[in-house]
Amino acid sequence: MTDLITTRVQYAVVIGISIIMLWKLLKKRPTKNIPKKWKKVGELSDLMCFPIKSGGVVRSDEFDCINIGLQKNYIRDRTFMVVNSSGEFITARAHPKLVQVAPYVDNDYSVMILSAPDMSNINIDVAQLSTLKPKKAVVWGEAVDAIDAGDDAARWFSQFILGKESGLRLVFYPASYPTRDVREKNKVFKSAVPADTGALHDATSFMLINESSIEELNSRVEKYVTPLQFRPNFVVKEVKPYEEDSWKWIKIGEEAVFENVKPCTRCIFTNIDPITAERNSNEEPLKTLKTYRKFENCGDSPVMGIHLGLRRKGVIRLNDPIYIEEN
Ligand SMILES: *[C@@H]1O[C@H](CO)[C@@H](O)[C@H](O)[C@H]1NC(C)=O
Ligand SMILES: CC(=O)N[C@H]1CO[C@H](CO)[C@@H](O)[C@@H]1O
Repeated sequence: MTDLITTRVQYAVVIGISIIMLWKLLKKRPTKNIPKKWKKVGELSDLMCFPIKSGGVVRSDEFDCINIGLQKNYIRDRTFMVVNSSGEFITARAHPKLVQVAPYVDNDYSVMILSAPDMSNINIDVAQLSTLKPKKAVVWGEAVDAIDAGDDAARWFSQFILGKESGLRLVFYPASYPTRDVREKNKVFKSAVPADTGALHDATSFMLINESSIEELNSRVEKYVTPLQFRPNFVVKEVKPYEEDSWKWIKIGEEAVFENVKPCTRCIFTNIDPITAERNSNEEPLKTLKTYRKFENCGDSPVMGIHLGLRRKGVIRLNDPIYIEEN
């Protein structure tokens, strides 16, 4: 009799656990209904990829959109980062000079050539790096697989950022799928799922900004700011200021479809000039943004732009039409 009860309890436990696991699995999969009807709202006016987290931009007329972000052969958005001797990433928030590390790419997008003020160029062979065995590094408190880019790159970054022979290393995220969980503070946004966390990105693998929102901001601040200062992947034009806040579904070109996952919150990084690496002495434009762009669930951080999750892969090109769902 007791044996029978024990067996029944065991069954119940096994079924219970299975249901919970299935539910968690379903919750992780961003299987949403992609809209069928679209209306054109603007055009893609700039396409930016930042291979090194906090580093400079690589522009191209065409990129693939894959789960971890923009890709062109071996060059992918936010797949490199600079870590300190504890293996934790450093950003331009604490080390503004990082924005001056300018990446150039060779013709077949497999080698990255880095330049920086008063430094000689260094080549990073990304294709070759991809074949090495990864170790671990830490981004926003979470461990990720990372391949060390070697002693020469380590010396180069230590020299440029710290003025020392050592202390920093360059690491590379080798996987073509996201491995991190949604950051605790972003879990209030229902559409944010682990599949959207990207490579080494802060929140999600894609970020979009509207030129006219920046124009509108520029009418309020003294020193002119450009979209580059907000480090988006997509810049759209012909859209009314801040209209993007209310978009739910976005299609770029005829294939790639994205869902608006959360507003993009802004920090002191925004105050760093992308050319000179200087911090704005008046704490602008963050100070101005805080006066009129604070959103629910975003705490004290003002919003500029939207974070996207990829819902259908595709190639996108400069000047592609931007569509939103037609209701
Ligand atoms: C590395 O960076 C982390 C995060 O900023 C910091 O807590 C840690 O002390 C740093 N380690 C070293 C050795 O500088
Ligand atoms: C900078 C820029 O092109 N802004 C445009 C964004 O969209 C608005 C509304 O369509 C246009 O008036 C702006 O010219």
